[in-house]
Amino acid sequence: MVAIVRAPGSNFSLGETSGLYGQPNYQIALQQHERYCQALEYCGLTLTRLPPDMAHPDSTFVEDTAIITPRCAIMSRPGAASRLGEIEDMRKVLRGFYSQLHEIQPPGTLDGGDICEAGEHFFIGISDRTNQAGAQQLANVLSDYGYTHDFVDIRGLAGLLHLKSGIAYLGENRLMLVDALIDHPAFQGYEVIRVDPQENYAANCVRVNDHVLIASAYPHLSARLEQLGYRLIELDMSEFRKMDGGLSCLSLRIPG
Ligand code: CIR
Repeated sequence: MVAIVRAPGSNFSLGETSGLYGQPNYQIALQQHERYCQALEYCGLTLTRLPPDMAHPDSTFVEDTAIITPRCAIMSRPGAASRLGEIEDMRKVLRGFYSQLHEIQPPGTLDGGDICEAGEHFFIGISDRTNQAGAQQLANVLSDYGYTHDFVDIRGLAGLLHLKSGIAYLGENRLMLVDALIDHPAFQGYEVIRVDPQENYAANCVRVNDHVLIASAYPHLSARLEQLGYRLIELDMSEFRKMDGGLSCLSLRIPG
């Protein structure tokens, strides 16, 4: 398995942000990013490391630029105007991995952070970044490749920039969910791990082979996952959180 990552540029703090958690420190962000990369390598992934892209301060959040599946990839079309240009460079990179590379077209917008893969099924968030046209285009492509989907409208749900701000699929029919999503019909039939509201940020974790990468300093959730038998790697995400970024969005993970 390969993961594509991009180190933050020194103008990282100029990206989109709610500003709720203060100004990020670039040097600390670089260190946190490096530890994240090392964790992926420790889990057995081979990294494609892209250089900082100073034209796009949010471009370290590579997950938003594409939807990766074992059968195809789809270039997203970010909902924030400042991020639209991130696609161009990532398209070139993904052409090296995929002959089947699709594109979300205007008027569709879609951020990869709104898409949660659960095996052969995809949850497609509709948010302030991903509109219905973008969501429907993605659903059509996924259907062509034999995948199923549900739409999950998160507009108006406080604290969720993207669907994946509040959900993670851990494999084996198990979902991690924040309270705002827990009653949604799309998630019935899954075994659900409920996230304590004060630990919502940690819901955005990533299962990588035998490990789960999770934000550090969320002790209830970590303890619960350990009880369930997961091997955790805890990562300090403080500077990325200040830019409203979750743990998953720092990499695009390509199966194979
Ligand atoms: C943005 O607002 O677009 C970035 N500052 C953060 C994006 C984080 N992406 C993600 O959680 N999938």
